Amino acid sequence: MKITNAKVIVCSPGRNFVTLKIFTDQGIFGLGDATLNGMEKSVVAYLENYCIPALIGRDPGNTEDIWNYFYRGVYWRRGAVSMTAVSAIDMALWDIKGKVLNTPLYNLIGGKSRKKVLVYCHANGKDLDDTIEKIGKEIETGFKAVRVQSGVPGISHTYGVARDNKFYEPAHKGLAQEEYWDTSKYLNFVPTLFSRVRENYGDDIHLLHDVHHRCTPNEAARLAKELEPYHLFWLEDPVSGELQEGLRLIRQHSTTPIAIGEVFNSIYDYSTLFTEQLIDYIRMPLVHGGGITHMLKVAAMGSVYHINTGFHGATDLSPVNLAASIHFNLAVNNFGIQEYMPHQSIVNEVFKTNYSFNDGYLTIDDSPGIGVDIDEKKAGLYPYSVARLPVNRKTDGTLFNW
Ligand code: KDG
Ligand code: MG
Repeated sequence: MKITNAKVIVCSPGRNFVTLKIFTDQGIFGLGDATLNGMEKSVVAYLENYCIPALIGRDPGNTEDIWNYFYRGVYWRRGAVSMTAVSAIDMALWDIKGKVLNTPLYNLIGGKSRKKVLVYCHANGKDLDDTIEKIGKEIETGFKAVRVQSGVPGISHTYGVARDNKFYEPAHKGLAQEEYWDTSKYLNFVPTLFSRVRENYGDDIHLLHDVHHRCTPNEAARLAKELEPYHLFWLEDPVSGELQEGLRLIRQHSTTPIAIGEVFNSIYDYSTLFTEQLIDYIRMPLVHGGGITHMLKVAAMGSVYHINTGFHGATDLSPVNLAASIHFNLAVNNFGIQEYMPHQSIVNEVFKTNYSFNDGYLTIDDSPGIGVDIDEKKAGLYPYSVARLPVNRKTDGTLFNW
């Protein structure tokens, strides 16, 4: 069997998605997600100019060799743009493998370790009362785990909170908008927020919170310690992940579980975090973490250190990635939780999906491969439109992490 061609489909049903479609000489094709929010066109250029020409003529069954060709075989290895491209290639090849063998992806990577995949949703409000109300709605929908983000008094707009009561989307149309941030106001507010949430909704609901890289290790240690009484499922990205040793400080002060790595793209980003057991959950998703081939290794290494998966799953990761993640989450033993921000209904006009949500869990049908298809005619109705993630500054104007 040979790869005959591949193409990149860029569409924007409400937000931008990049999808790689790989064709074979047996009429079977595979799909992979190649979306890197706000940097979509860089991945498109890399795939079209370098990867696709090198894929043609290869046997799509050789997932390990092709993965290494685009990782080791490329002198400038790693990095978000190239790893997203590698992820898309790998995902599409596993999709083809499943279709050739007429079996769902999860069967190729260990079969089912569980019946269904626990997911968490987002609840965010403009202030404390609004957030409390939004959490109630998510619990009524059936969610057993909720990520709680709230507007902070004194900060004009806070990360993770929808503007004007609209659907929350991290990227905005056009060039990057600037936001403003005040860590001390944030740190003073968050423990009060979680105290109110537990008071209202009790102990059973799993609560998560994303700091979005905004603290120093010392500030994060304070926050993790002060949140201990509300026993979070996890505290996400308390610090930016470049300084892995920074997580030691948080660990020394608190037992609040830590999730990190949605901006990582390699097993080496996790090495110290794993071997020193500095975190509890792996956030790196299939779409940015080198696809199924690489993430199986990351999950396996994590399992040695009692670290579970908790993949990134915001709306800027396409339904192809979500479906592939459900297969993966069903298969690996050290699954923890999956982020699930349902896509807007317009997205489902373009992507034909095979998963469903019920009572806090996602399940997937037994279609071969990943099981998601793309309607290219519909995709053509929604052309790419420039959108960027915000840029963040401290209130005095100093550029800061978003
Ligand atoms: O594109 C960036 C978003 O996906 C990110 O800000 C969302 O942090 C995020 C999360 O945890 O879902
Ligand atoms: Mg996050």
